[in-house]
Amino acid sequence: TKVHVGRALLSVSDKTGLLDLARALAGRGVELVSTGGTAQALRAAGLAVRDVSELTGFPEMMDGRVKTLHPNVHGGLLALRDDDEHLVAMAAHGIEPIDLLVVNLYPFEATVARGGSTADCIENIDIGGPAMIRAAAKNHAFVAVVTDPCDYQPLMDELAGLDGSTTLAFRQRLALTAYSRTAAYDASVSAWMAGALQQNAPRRRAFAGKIAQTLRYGENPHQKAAFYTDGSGRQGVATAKQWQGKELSWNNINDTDAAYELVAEFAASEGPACAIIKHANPCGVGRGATLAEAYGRAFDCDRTSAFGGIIALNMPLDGPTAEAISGIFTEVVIAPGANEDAKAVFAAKKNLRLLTTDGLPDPRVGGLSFRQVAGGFLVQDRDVGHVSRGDLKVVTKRAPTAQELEDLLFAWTVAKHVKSNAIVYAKDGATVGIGAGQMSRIDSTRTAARKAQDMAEELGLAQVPTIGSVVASDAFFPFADGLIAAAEAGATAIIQPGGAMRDEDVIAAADAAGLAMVFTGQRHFRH
Ligand code: 93A
Repeated sequence: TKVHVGRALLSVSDKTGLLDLARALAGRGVELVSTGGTAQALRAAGLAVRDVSELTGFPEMMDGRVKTLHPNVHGGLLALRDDDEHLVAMAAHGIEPIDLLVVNLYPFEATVARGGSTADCIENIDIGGPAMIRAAAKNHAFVAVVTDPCDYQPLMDELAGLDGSTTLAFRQRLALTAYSRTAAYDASVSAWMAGALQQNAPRRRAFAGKIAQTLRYGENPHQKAAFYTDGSGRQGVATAKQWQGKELSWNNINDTDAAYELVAEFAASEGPACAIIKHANPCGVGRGATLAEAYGRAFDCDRTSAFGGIIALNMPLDGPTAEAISGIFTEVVIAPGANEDAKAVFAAKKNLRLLTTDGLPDPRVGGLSFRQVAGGFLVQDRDVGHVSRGDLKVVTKRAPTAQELEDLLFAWTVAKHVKSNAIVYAKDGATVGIGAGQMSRIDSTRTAARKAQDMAEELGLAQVPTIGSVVASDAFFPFADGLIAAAEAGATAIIQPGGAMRDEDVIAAADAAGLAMVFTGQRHFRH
């Protein structure tokens, strides 16, 4: 099962590590065959190389669209070395065996990510590369295929340890990597086409990702885990630069994503906002005149849960905000930038991870979300639902005041990012009580109010902050009880989708309690 490498075909777009590998191969007497740019790079470094056009008897043509698509290449990769008929065919047609294929593909994902034109993206769809990779991987009984520069060193070690040969186990591992790569590559083309054609429906699409990071463990230490990127280039934890702190964990990535997607709902042009996340749910969201104030107001919603939380900001982090955040232990801070003052403040906090991106994730840009179930995946559009003032329908005798209306929309936006059943109490642009993930709506309503009460005691407030607050409910109140509980906690206005069988009872209860209530006509379940 050991196969000696006599001839290698090298065709790479990313030339990282190419010369070291090629020198090592040449040093072992391996014949090098290459396509245009790769051959040029090798020759420039003084290495002897055969042009693939000599092997095929055809020039590379059509802007390189056709360079390796030829039986002399594919026969050399696919021939079974222990099959007489294959050997006869090789001899009859002058096909030479290729024992090692080193290919990395045209940078399609990078072209999409940098906003390349349609023509640019199309030109960067590699055809010959994936064809060779799949051929070599199919024939891994005899051929080694390397698709990632990270595997160059292991390959050189393998050859060094086995006097120029590779083992079957090694080739199998490479073949697995190879098929994962071509699948992810085609999935990113599929995703790009779906986006370009505005056919971003959760059908006709292939899904795959590219491994970005092996994680230390998953949600729990006994679970293995990894982080894959989808090639969409969407701003967020996947594109973030980490300035300091330990490697991100599975839970960090999950919570950072939740925090950033939530805070991005508040455009920087509408003023500073901050979201603090624990266990994928917000434990406080605040707006303020300054970023530090927004943080302080988010923090005051639930100081207990905010310990060890994840903080997302909708503007670049500044010194005063970094100072304020430094008051307690925080796992991660993510923002669209951070100034030098802020970085200097955090430098003393070795365990805090600071992440910055070039911009906020766009809450209106579609895409898909996934959930795994036994035997399959559930796929749906991302929830990009959004309501503005004009969409709201006042259903009570009293209409909300201007301040109530503003807080209602704020609470509604937060509720979209709280696990169902979601109940959010808010006042003056900050949450004051959040009830998440309860199986009954009344429980979420009561939990949120009780947490607000706990906080009032802890902060020594004269009044529980739910008094004079507004309430958002991610789905309709099926009965009047939840609404009555909210009124008892001191809420003065409600926002909810409406559409329950007993809407009339719920509206009557609201009127009886003097509440203002608006219907959105849109639901935001999140499970
Ligand atoms: O345009 S292609 O799809 N047609 C081909 O026949 C072909 N063969 C290799 N692209 C093709 N390649 C790709 O060229 C490889 O996958 C690699 O990414 C690139 C290397 O080209 P060069 O050596 O000219 O830089």
